[in-house]
Amino acid sequence: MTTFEAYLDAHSGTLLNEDMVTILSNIAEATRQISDKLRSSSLSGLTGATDAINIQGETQKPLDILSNEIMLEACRKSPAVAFAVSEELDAEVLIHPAGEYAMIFDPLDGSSNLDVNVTVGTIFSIIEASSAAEILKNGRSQLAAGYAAYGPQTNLVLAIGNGVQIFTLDQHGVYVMTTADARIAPETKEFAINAARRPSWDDVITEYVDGSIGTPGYNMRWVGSMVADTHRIFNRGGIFLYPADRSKPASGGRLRLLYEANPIGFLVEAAGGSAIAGKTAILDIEPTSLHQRVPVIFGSRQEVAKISQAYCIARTIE
Ligand code: P6P
Repeated sequence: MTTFEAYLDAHSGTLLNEDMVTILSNIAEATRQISDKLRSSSLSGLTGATDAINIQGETQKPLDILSNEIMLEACRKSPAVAFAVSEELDAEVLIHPAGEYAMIFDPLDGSSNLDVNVTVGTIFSIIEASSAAEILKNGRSQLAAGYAAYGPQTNLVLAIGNGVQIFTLDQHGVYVMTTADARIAPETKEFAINAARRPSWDDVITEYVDGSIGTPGYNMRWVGSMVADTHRIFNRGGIFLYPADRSKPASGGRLRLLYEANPIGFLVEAAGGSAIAGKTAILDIEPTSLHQRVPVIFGSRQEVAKISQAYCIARTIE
């Protein structure tokens, strides 16, 4: 069985340099620590909420803060990391001034699900950035991206430029490759959307969802944890939709570009799927701010194509 470290070593000197191997190894170790903290959180009092509000306007949970600190420690242990960008922090943090990379992450996505024991995750992206100005670059410039899914199993999903590999944490704390070159099924009849937000959808999304519900065989899943919904799509196909609010299109929606949409979009495209924000591929969006939000639609490419084509037609009609 191939371990995570063996996989990195096998690509050291080709897809990865030594700095990237160090960074990814430290991220893997951070996810092991976060997984460990999650498993015993009810026993160690790491549940509930704090009085703190993050830059997103969300109440921080103890595990949000702890996971963020664990990821920052992974940055500190990686001499090549110049900057850390976190969902939990207002601005980029200078880590090693001589570094050449930025580690961009959502340390604990879906944390509103923690107290009800639903799968949550850590999402990460690595880009070249030796100055703060270089952080705002489009998603196609990512060198690596991935997520850890903390569920019944702990999985680490990684793309470094040659497809997507899925690793599973074993009882000894070793990440073992359990899926090589994961592919997203091109077709699906399973869609994921928060149907309670229907009043905010534009006509394209409304017509797609209403048409799907009316078509035999279609089913809906919505976990409320992006990593959980993403991992299901990697395993059996599907389409995930978090569109913009049509009354506030400039707001971009709920999900953040740099540490949610871009890394997930990088993984999805590497597995043969599609990731769009409407007419535009997510990875082509030029960021304007660290915490910028974008509409997110990704998954089985033939299903995503129905929506991107509908947006093209709709835009033509305007
Ligand atoms: P809603 C979690 O807070 C998150 O950012 C994603 O992980 C998840 O897909 C989405 O928000 C859930 O949003 O509006 O259904 O609560």
